[in-house]
Amino acid sequence: MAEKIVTTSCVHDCGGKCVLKAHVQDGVVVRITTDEGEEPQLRACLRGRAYRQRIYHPDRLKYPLKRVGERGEGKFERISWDEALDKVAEELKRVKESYDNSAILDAGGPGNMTLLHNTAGGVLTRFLNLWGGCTRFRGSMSNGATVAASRYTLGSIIAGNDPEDLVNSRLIILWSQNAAETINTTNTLWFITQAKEAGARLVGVDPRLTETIATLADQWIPIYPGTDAALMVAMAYVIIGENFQDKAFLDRHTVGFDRFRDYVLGQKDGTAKTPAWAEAITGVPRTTIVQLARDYATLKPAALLPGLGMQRTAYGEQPVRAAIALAAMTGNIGIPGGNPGGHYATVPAWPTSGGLGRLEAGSNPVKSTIPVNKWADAILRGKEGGYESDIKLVYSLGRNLLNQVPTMNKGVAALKKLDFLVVHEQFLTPTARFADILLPVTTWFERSDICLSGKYAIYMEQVIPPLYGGKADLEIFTLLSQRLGLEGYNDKTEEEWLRSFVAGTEIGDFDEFRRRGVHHFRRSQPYVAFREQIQDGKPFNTPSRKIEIYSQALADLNQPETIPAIPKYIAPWEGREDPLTAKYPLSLITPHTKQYTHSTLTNLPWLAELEPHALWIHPQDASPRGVKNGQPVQIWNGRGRVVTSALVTERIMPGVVSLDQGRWYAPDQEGTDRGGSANVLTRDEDTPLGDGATTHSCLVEVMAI
Ligand SMILES: Nc1nc2c(c(=O)[nH]1)N[C@H]1C(S)=C(S)[C@@H](COP(=O)(O)OP(=O)(O)OC[C@H]3O[C@@H](n4cnc5c(=O)[nH]c(N)nc54)[C@H](O)[C@@H]3O)O[C@H]1N2
Ligand SMILES: Nc1nc2c(c(=O)[nH]1)N[C@H]1C(S)=C(S)[C@@H](COP(=O)(O)OP(=O)(O)OC[C@H]3O[C@@H](n4cnc5c(=O)[nH]c(N)nc54)[C@H](O)[C@@H]3O)O[C@H]1N2
Ligand SMILES: [Mo]
Repeated sequence: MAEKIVTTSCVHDCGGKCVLKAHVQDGVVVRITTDEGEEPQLRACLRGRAYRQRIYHPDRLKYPLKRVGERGEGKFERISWDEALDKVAEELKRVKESYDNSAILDAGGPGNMTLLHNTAGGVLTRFLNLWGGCTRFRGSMSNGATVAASRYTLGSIIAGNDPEDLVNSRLIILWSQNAAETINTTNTLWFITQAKEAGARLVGVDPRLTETIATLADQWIPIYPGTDAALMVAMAYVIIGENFQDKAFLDRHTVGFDRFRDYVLGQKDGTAKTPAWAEAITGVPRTTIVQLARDYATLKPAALLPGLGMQRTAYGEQPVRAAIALAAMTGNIGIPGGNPGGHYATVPAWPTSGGLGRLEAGSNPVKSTIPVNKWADAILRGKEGGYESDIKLVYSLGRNLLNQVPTMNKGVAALKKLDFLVVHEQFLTPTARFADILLPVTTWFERSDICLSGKYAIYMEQVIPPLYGGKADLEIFTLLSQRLGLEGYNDKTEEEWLRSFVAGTEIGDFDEFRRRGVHHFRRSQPYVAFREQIQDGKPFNTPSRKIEIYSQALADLNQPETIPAIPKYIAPWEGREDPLTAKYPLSLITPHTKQYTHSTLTNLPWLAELEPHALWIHPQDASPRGVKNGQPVQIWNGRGRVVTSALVTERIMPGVVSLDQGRWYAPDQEGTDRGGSANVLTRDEDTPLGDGATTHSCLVEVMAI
């Protein structure tokens, strides 16, 4: 039969969503290509292009399973859909009646980020809200600190210019921002490249010489994890000392600069935050600090482009607040080519794309929340331990809860303690191994949907029929709703839903959109965050109506040691100043990688072939430990032990080691993880203000084995 080409997208949570063109022959996907139209293309990377191996992976879950062994042992028995759904319905009823709805935890996650079959705040959340509500997560593993810092300082979390606007920048500081690998809106890298071609200077501040820095930057500034605020504060010292600050901007648009200046100059605490002061903390030479500050103050407009790596640290709000202060001091907010330094969220910046409908979740009658980074501790200690709920039943989908959240050994204990764990999955992930009932779900290739990708909407046509008898999450909840007598969960066919989402939007004709596959929401000019505030005098959405370098609201929290009212450097626990370095002298960071999207895709041989999973370690740290390139190493601290191989490389600074996050936990008899899973080692502490992850404040020791 002739080959048919079907357009879909790639909708795991990598921050971008690109065009996939599936070539189908006799009902089988034989090849995947991508956008080859006008530039900028929504061009899929190697992960989407390798997706065929995921659809037809021999390990795809094929039928509903019931646990027969111990929790986590991975022993299951095949059961029918009816038996599985009856059991889930029965447990939902039992827990609701014996306790209350707050004993149920919504552990939905971002496995599938679309408008209909959305696993984060969509299919499951709608169902549990109808069921009387449940406990939800608060905070974030992604951007908890950034979101809180941006809200308090700028009054908004939509605090980034359109990536397209980067071509207007004369200087781009990639501050813990690795756009070549960690996608944040498809094509950010493309626009950075355009900026470079137009003559912009590029500087990367990162403990690693990332692929972005290696290929594009003029300068790499290695920095110790968790010390970025010190570097920023010292830049402020230079800018003030050389009188580069934009006084008119500060007077008109900010409050509290004088208090920040007093801190920077050491007026009250007696410590001037000089480049020499920061050199000792950050590892960045003072001359480099002076130069960076001068560049940032004089090469206008300049975009300090923050990634999220720097804020997954003990006091992660501080570098974000300090970055905003720097952007304000240099007048780089609200102008083309600048960037506010806060949350680099641009996707909601196109209101019309948000105008599309989606599967509404409804509202949750239960108000209890638990911090996501401490989910295991919350289950283990419950209300007695100061949390808001005693969790008995976890409903997990689109998420690899155990693997992806810090402190795995607590996670294992928490999953063992539950009354009931139900998981919808495509694979037997480390979390799924603990399920009491495990339900096989389809991939997006096996259903239709729509996704938003920055300024684009993509129609995702069903490519192949559902495989192995799997069902979509939406269908599973429809069946459960029937069993539980819940009305109103799903009254439409897939196509009716999708038609209703598009109706009345600028996309216009549904069938035409479906045929074309992609809709571009065109704008006359790229979005510039806070343009109206700066250019037209619209107030900021903060209590003072200005950018709050000093925040009275933060002062009122009365926790100056951890949540100061002005941005400050606070020495992180498990940083270089922590006495624990005597035992665990190396700082571990666990970044995202081009090979995988979190723990999704880590089981694809094509992607694994690209680079062996390895611990990056500098030769100066490797040699005294007898660690040789390519040889196995053990990494450990008080929380756990991981075995992987070593990559001895000068692409990481001395004193810091790096292990890509996402690999599946695979403990041996002794409990040592042979899978290379980062969160065996990380600490389940939150940032003080935003309940953000602190995975990059983590001390370890390494030895050759
Ligand atoms: N390919 C791919 N893309 C993704 C994802 C994925 O899994 N795979 N995940 C998506 C999601 S959900 C998110 S939240 C984002 C995450 O995006 P980010 O958090 O920005 O990505 P990371 O790779 O964790 O961190 C970025 C860089 O920060 C550096 N870094 C770590 N700690 C520090 C520090 O203390 N200071 C400084 N200056 N640098 C530091 C790391 O070396 C890394 O190069 O990525 C999104 N994009
Ligand atoms: N150490 C360390 N840990 C980290 C990070 C870090 O930087 N360092 N980053 C953190 C960040 S930013 C994030 S966002 C999290 C991400 O971590 P998670 O939210 O756990 O995301 P994934 O690991 O991608 O797991 C998604 C799961 O959804 C499944 N799935 C895919 N599609 C569907 C579907 O349609 N239905 C159902 N039911 N399931 C589906 C996939 O098979 C996969 O197992 O990880 C965090 N963990
Ligand atoms: Mo994330």
